[in-house]
Amino acid sequence: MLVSEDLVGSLNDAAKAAHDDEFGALGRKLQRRGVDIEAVVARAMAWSVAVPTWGVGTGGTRFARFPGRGEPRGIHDKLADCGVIQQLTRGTRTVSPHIPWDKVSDYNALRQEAAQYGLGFDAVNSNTFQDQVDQGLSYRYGSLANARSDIRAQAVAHNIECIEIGKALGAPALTVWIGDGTNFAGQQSLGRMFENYLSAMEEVYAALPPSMAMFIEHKMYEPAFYSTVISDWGSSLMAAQALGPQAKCLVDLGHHAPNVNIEQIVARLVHVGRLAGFHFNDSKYGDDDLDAGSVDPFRLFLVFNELVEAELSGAKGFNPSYMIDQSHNVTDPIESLMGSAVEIARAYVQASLVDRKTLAESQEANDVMAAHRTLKAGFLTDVSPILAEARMRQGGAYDPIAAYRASGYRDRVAKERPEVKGSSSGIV
Ligand code: LRH
Ligand code: MN
Repeated sequence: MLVSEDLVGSLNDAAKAAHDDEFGALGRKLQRRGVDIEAVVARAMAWSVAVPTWGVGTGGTRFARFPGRGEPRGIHDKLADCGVIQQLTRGTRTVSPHIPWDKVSDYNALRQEAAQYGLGFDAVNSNTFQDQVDQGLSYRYGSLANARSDIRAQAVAHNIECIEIGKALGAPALTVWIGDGTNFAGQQSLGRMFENYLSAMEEVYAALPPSMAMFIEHKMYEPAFYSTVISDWGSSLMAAQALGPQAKCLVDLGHHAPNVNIEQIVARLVHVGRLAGFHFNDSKYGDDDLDAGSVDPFRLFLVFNELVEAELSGAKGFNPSYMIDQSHNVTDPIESLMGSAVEIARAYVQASLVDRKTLAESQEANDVMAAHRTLKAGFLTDVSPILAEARMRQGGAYDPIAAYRASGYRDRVAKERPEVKGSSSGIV
């Protein structure tokens, strides 16, 4: 274990009396609503969200990145940090890798290394939005949608390599996000760029084994600022339907204009059985990659309301991947990721408490206020005792961030890992 189990145990013991009192009170409250708290704890224990390997290093913007203490040097340090997050939250059993940032020579060994921390792998992310030192052709003017077929071919080859890596890691999918687009009207044909993208993705799709899906991630803008090839869920869905049944649409919460009704996009993708999953984060303006639930927890709850509705109604092909995608510019990434994992689990449990029978009846009756209040009652329920109980029953921490701070893990790795001086720029 990366953090002393005795320490976690003693901190949990210290919190036990207060926790048991609050857990008991919530149990009685839910019982009055006809809800068995044990059934909800079981759902919370089964819940898990994937951690992005690139999220455990300090993030940055185009202006600057201010490295913290004990920055992970590579995938091996990143897996250890993800191991701490899983040990204390018991709700982040998988990690989502990014290639080539996490490239190694032996992926079977990497799979075993992750397993020793109780970790598996979720979707593998390809990267044709940066040029690598050993790369022949530049992606400056795009990758899978580039006007030049040789550059598209290079990007196809990279994605097929990621599929092979995914097979070795036992990953359920390849995530393809491309920054391709234009900064000037006329710079490229908007129609031809999409056609180029589709023909290139057909080659990638053809390389998928039956066990892997393809997740298409849309984004409104950035790094392109006039047009983006896969800019919205409509373009993503058109591409997925053109490619085949293994292609689905990934929703990164930060990839929409402010105030876009993302929960309705989720409902639409559920309707057609093409919801790949999520990159959870929060934002106020653009793709801010802030901690999930830190700006608009009600919106996160509303997204989960659609997900729980789909799950409980047995929606066709409903099997989304839940992943975090954040950039931690001013906090300890491990603390932010643990905090976000808890807030995402919170939204899932709150949405699980919604009285769906009463909600449907109120909607049938067009009793607007009753419907809204029934939905909101889930959000207004403080489910913290259920989340803590679910963590502790699995050996996790009553308060993951407090336990992490008490463990001195950051001080320890700061001694082992060389200090990163100066500030570079960019997301990682
Ligand atoms: C693009 C994105 C994508 C990742 C990258 C790190 O903004 O959300 O999912 O590849 O961030
Ligand atoms: Mn993303």
